Amino acid sequence: MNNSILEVANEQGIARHQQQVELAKDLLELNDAAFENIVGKIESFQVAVPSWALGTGGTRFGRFPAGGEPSSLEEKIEDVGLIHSLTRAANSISLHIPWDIPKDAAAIQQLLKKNELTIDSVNSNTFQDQKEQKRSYKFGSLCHTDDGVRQQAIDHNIDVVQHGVKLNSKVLTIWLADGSNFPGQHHFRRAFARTLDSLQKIYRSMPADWTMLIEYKPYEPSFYSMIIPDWGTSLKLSDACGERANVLVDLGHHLPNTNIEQIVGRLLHFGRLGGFHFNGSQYGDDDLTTGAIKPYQLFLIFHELVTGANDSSVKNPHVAYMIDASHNLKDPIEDLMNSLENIRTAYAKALLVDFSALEKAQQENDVTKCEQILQAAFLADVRPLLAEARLRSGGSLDPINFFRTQKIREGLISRRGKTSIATGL
Ligand code: LRH
Ligand code: MN
Repeated sequence: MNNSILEVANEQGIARHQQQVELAKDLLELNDAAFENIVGKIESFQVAVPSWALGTGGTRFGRFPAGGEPSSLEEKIEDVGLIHSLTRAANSISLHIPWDIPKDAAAIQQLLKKNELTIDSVNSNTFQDQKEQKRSYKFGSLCHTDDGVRQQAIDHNIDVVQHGVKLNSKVLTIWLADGSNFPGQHHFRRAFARTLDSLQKIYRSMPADWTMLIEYKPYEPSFYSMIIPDWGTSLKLSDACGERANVLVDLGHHLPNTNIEQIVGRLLHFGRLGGFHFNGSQYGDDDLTTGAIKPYQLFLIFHELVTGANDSSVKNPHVAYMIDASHNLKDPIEDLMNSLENIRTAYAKALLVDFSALEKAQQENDVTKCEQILQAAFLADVRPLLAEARLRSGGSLDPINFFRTQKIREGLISRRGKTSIATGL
């Protein structure tokens, strides 16, 4: 990003921004130290962008390309670099193999460095059959009844780790579309035991400083059962693999009305919360903009994370924050910047909770007081704090407005064409 254009654009909004900051300090009763503390924490809060969400994935019924989509890993890194240069909130990318195989790891490393990015997690894919593949995953992969199919899937995961090693990643994310479509199709206990055995083989093959994230999901359309349907199953599999295996919480992977913030609290209690795939959903795994539909739930999830982080009795490893989304109607880059804003907003609001007053009210079972304390933080306008964090780290005061006024999508279309298609969702 040409920083001088960014500075000129920020200049136009700086006076108004400073007014809003002073007003926010006043309204939120933040003295300078408290303000600095929160803005500092917002600045360092980074979320990984998925390499598979830079195009318009479409639904099973139709796809409506945005134009100028990245059609190579190099162009995807360029787009995430742009998102990071404006938001300063996305300093890493999650890769999906084989959708984004890095052909020349050294060249990719160079490009990542130029865009101030690193590779966060590498994701395996045993939910699609690749052209050159010998055995099909039609009836599953790590759970398959055939040794050969399971070994093929294990080898793929080991191969994915090798790609990650070349790019300094240290996290393998596994999501399985393994399951059954009809009662009787699976022997539940044996299918689980085969999956566990396969995961343990992958775990033992990982370098000693790598982490495995096991992602659960209750259903896919047409499924009667999934091998890893819920957090409990993912937790037990993590336990059985080893201390470097943890649970990945994809917000869209819950049945309606599931109390996800309580699941986060539980996983923090057990010290096995490995990471998040942030997205928004109304009904199913809609992969929409994070916080677009349930902002209070997102705030409550961050409330669990912040109270957990402030509690020395919680022994939880590093939590990987990633977005996992797909786009149909919104511009993919705008949608991802929207999600980053909503995620940092939920975090900033959670930092504003008056914890000592809340603990006192909880101790006294003053239910109304407890709710009032949480909602006071949730109803706070933290936008000036987020803008200040972006400004201080060299970003844009208003990323989406800058993206539009600079006609960046139009520029991408003129360079890449209207019909370029991105691999992934
Ligand atoms: C499955 C999932 C998983 C990915 C895929 C792209 O629904 O959430 O994280 O591998 O989306
Ligand atoms: Mn996911």
